Amino acid sequence: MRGLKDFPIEERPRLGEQLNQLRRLLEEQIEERLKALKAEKREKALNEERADITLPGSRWERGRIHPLTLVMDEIIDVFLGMGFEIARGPDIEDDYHNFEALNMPRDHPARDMQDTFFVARDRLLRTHTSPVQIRVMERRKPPLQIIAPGAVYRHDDDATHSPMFHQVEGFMVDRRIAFTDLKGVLTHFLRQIFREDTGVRFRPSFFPFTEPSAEIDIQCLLCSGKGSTAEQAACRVCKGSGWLEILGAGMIDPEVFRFVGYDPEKVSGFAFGMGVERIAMLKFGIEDIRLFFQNDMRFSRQFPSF
Ligand code: FA5
Repeated sequence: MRGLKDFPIEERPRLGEQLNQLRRLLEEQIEERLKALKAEKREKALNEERADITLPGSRWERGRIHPLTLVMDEIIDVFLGMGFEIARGPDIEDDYHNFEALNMPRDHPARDMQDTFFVARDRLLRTHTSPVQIRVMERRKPPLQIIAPGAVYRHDDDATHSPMFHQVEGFMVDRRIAFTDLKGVLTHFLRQIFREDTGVRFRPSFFPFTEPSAEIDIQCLLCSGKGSTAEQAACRVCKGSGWLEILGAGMIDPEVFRFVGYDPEKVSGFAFGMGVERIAMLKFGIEDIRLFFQNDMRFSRQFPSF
């Protein structure tokens, strides 16, 4: 085609026409040949490559509910059964809700109990679920009967302390709520979660946002409170004391009520907070908290499926 210009001008139309015909013919033949080659290849593949339907299939690993979710659901169920409702708050909190309104002013040594991840000057990863108490009470009036489950964060990291872990907060506020109500609710809860005959002990303690405060222990699940087992003089789970510390609680401090605009002369209430990992570790006999977060299927497979 490119050489057409070398021919005399009067011959070019005829030659051009012939060349075009030739090109069309070639194109058609190439197309046909390609089709034939493809068909041949397919035919060959169909004859030679067979699917072996007797080979075993590849199995999908069946998912499981994480042991912490199992325990969290169980905890929530017991409280729903007692008429509590669920509330949630943000994982990134402000200083006011996480500390200040819970009676932990700036520069107060009580803040040292919770080593904190600050993400900005006034913003932090909440160190406990207690700020949800404040958020709910700011919005609503008593009577309140609430639990607040969720993730919390502290600058901790060892076999029993994780930088991210879970708590379930609970509180009840109304007229004439007394320490006996707290005792009744928590004793019932612990006997549902552990054993019906579990011994429960309330020990004086301190939290800035409750007064009086208590630490609650259950009788050791391994040695049943004896402090020793047939194998060991000092039980390895309770270190010989016979008791296991399980949650913190108390009567809501009047100062906290003032922060949310309640009159402490008119209302009273209790609050408690527990670590979900700790309960799961005791329930399942797990000795290292890090196992929960390593996503090793050999660990997960050991828990009941749904
Ligand atoms: C509190 O966080 C209080 N807000 C609880 C409370 C609520 C008291 C309402 C009174 C009224 P404490 O710092 O003790 O308390 O933590 C509660 C539980 O969280 C502990 O008993 C423990 O089981 C768990 N916990 C604390 N730090 C860690 C951690 N780094 N990893 C795993 N669990 C932890």
